[in-house]
Amino acid sequence: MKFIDEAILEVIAGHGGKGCVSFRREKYVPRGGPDGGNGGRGGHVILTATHNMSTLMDFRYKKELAAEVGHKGMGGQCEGRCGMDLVVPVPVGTVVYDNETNEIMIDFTIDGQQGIIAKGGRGGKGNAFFVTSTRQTPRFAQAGEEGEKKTVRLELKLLADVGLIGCPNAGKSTFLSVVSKARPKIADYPFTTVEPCLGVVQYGDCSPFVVADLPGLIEGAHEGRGMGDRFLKHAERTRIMLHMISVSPEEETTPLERYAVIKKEVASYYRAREQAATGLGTETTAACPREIVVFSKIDLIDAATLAEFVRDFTRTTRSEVVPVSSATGKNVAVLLKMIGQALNR
Ligand SMILES: Nc1nc2c(ncn2[C@@H]2O[C@H](COP(=O)(O)OP(=O)(O)OP(=O)(O)O)[C@@H](O)[C@H]2O)c(=O)[nH]1
Ligand SMILES: [Mg+2]
Repeated sequence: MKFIDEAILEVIAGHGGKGCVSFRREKYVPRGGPDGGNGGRGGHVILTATHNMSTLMDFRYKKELAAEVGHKGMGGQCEGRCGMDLVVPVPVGTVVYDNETNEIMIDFTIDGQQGIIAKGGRGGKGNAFFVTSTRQTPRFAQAGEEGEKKTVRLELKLLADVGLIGCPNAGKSTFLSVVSKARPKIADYPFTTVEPCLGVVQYGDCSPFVVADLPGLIEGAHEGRGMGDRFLKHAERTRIMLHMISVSPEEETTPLERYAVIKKEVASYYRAREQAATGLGTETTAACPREIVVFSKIDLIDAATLAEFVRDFTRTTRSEVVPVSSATGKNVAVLLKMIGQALNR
């Protein structure tokens, strides 16, 4: 099943109903006067957040959301009925953008949150409204206003607790397949993972947490190289970025060099997000999540080489690194415990 995390929709709110031109005509009431009622408001298009949906799959074929038009006003000063609002559920975590301006319209973060994305047009005034002392028989009424019409983009950020990042072939998908029931595609060529995959990890007495396996990053990803860096948006709302670095002898650069490449790409991504947010005057995005660095595939090298890599890494970066092997399971439990504790804190 393809994971759909973006949808572009045309939203059309209802046109306001026409105002009515009418005159009171009754026996024994000569010159009853204008009594045309106002038209009803057009329906709004409203989105509502729900925990019962987890993808934007529903919008794969539903490309247009249109609300009902307002009803016409009637004689006897009767106001037309409002068009029915169209209320459409979206998963919690959906962010709605105006597709033309790229401005954030609504950020759905809680269950039940609602927001109008297109306002229904106002109903036209009926002729009764236009009566003045000098114009006692207006023979006109307003047409209703048009409903708002726009193109919106929905983006769903996976609500994972942990995002797996790193170079292609680092062993990210393999790790997810070992610690959860998820079965992502695994292969010994780069860019095996082309879209995010989620897995739920249940370890010991820690509360279960969700891990997102993301496509690999390469130098220049922020300029669109490889799979690009747009997948980092899924890591944005995670609480931990698990940065995986393969120590396989097949690698052509040192673990430290590969670490630096990814750090640079992540930094570029956050800088671009920040600039976009400031440019629009919206609130800046959340800070980069906490990072846990992992050396993977340690079964492929000897203990002395590994010790050297770890020493170089910790000395230079002054951060901790956890050496693991998904093949033998070495240190996998230690790492999960560490993640569980970091999330519970
Ligand atoms: N020996 C050994 N091989 C591993 C280990 N983890 C992963 N591999 C192998 O490394 C290759 C790449 O693994 P993937 O899990 O697909 O790597 P990835 O990081 O998801 O790669 P992309 O999706 O392309 O970014 C596969 O051939 C795996 O079998 C490990 O701990 N030990
Ligand atoms: Mg993969």
